[in-house]
Amino acid sequence: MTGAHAAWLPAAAFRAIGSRRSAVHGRGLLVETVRQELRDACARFGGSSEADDDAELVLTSDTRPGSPATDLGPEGFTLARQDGVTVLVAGGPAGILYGFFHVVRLGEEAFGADFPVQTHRPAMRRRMLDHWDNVAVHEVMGQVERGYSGGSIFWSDGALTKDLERVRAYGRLLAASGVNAVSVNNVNVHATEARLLTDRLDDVAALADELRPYGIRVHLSVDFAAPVSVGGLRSADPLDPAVRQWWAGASARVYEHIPDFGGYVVKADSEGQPGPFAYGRSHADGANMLADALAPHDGVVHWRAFVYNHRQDWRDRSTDRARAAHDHFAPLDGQFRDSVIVQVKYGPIDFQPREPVSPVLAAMPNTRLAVEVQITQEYTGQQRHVCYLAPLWREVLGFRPWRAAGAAIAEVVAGGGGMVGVSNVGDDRFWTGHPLAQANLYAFGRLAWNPSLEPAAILDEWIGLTFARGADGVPEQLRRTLHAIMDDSWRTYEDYTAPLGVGFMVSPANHHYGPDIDGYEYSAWGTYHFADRDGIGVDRSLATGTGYAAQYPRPWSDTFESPATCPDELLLFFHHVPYIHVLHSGVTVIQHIYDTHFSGAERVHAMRSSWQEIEQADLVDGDLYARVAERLDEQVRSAEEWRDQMNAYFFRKSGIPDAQGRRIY
Ligand code: GCV
Repeated sequence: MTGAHAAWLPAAAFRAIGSRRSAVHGRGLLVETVRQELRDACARFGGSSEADDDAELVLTSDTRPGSPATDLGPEGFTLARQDGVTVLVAGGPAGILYGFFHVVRLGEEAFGADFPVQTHRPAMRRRMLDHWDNVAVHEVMGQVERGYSGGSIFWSDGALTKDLERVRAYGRLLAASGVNAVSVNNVNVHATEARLLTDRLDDVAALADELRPYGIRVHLSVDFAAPVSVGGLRSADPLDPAVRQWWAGASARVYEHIPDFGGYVVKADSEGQPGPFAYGRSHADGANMLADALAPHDGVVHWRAFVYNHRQDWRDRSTDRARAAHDHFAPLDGQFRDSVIVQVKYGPIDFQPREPVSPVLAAMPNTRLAVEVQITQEYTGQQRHVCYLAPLWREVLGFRPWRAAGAAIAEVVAGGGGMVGVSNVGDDRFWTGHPLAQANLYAFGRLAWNPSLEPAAILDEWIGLTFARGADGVPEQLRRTLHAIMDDSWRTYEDYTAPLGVGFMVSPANHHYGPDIDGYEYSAWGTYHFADRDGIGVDRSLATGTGYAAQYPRPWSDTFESPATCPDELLLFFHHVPYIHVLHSGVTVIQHIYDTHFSGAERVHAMRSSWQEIEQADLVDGDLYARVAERLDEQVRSAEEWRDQMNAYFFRKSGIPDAQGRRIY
């Protein structure tokens, strides 16, 4: 493997384990993985991994019916000090694997005399990454759609990657963050990729072989029209017996190659992808057909709810894109098979830096739901900007659609489809283009495992592992600097880009990067944000707008319905208001725009300056320093561009000067 960065598993992170005597009990592939991990760590730090009698660390599983460990499920474990020994008891082999990486995270702490008993089990059984990787380089989207980390780690030049060692290293990193499923190709399934399901199963099986030792199951995105595009049939109608038979046969062959195959991911009737609408069938018909084909093999269907009419022109309320997923899917609640997971983007539009939580997640109590987030930073700086996304995801997971009376989103998805993230990884040496974007990948896994973790604590954990040096951990100045740069970076990004939830002020050209305030238009009705000389924002109220606000249960529907109660950060998503509308924060909308754009850009300057002090103190590897420095230069440039364009645009539109008299270009 060509010098890939160790990310959150540098050698130094294994010092506490590798310098001790340990023993692992149990059998099976995942236990063997842990055994090998221990051997490697001990070889480096002088410990012993086969210390049966005098071990300081024992990892074992207890699968006897009724034991406390089995109550934790196959992935859970308890960790305790017993007579001077740190003992991990897991509910199964996977629990040993996750427990092992937990001990790595804890380091010396796990061996302290006063270490308290800890119990861990994943809140979500399904913790999945979707790769939007094309096998062949696509003429418009390149090899990885919305990829900002080089080429694919799975595919290269139309073939399986030659660097399978890197795939295994990826699986190892993912297991150490808690991820247990990966889909290896783009949800936009082009011709070459459609054949993964039929002609190229050996390639998919090779990937599964690399990921399996780390407890990761492989999934495929499939072309809904595969019976036609690769099967030679004349129809892909989900109720046609020949079509159903074709899928049953294709699925059986997949399992012959990959017995633990996870299942299919489907983007249907969306952005040009085929789907059941072409045959007058519903999404439930389509998803259930695939579920039936997978049923004998215990596979699942991740059916995406990202369905909208992108030719909307706003002439009537039904064309509000925000309404689309709920309009299509809520009426189908209860009609999907148990092995269908309806996969819902966290917001109603498309991974904008600020959106309300999708009401679909509150509208389908009889359906297994997964929440989908975008780790790859399509609309959040494309891994050129530092934008630590855990605070955004934490807000989504903690949102209570029924207020205190009901569950949070994390609980809604926990028992069903869990959490899915669009991966930000490529063949880049730092995995994620921007080295600090590794934190997003790590935080995704950690939140899917435990949605109540605090983003700042996850960040510190990531810093502590990734930048560990020698026996002393992370130098304090580096720790403080990284924390300060990253912790609030999502809100900083929000501040210098589109304000108050209005969304889509990026360039609509294929790249979606940089400001283009009027770029997104509705054919007949002007710009997406509806800014004119008097005001800005989209009226999605029930009384006078698109009615989207009414898709929420009460009392949220009431809260969003009125500008008087709508939270500031979402005001322009839900309402069209005058520039002089006073926010709950006490400033007017126009002044908020000026203030946040000045302060956001200033904070990016401060981020860059504090990083430069790191170089003077020589605290990180030179390549990593340089990569981050180069990206921070671009972030400063881009934040200033956003600031200047936004402020100038809204000054010209509104005619209202900045109350503080700052110069607006
Ligand atoms: C994979 C957005 C992106 C598309 C992406 C789509 C999706 O529209 O711009 O590149 O397609 O979301 O989530 O399917």
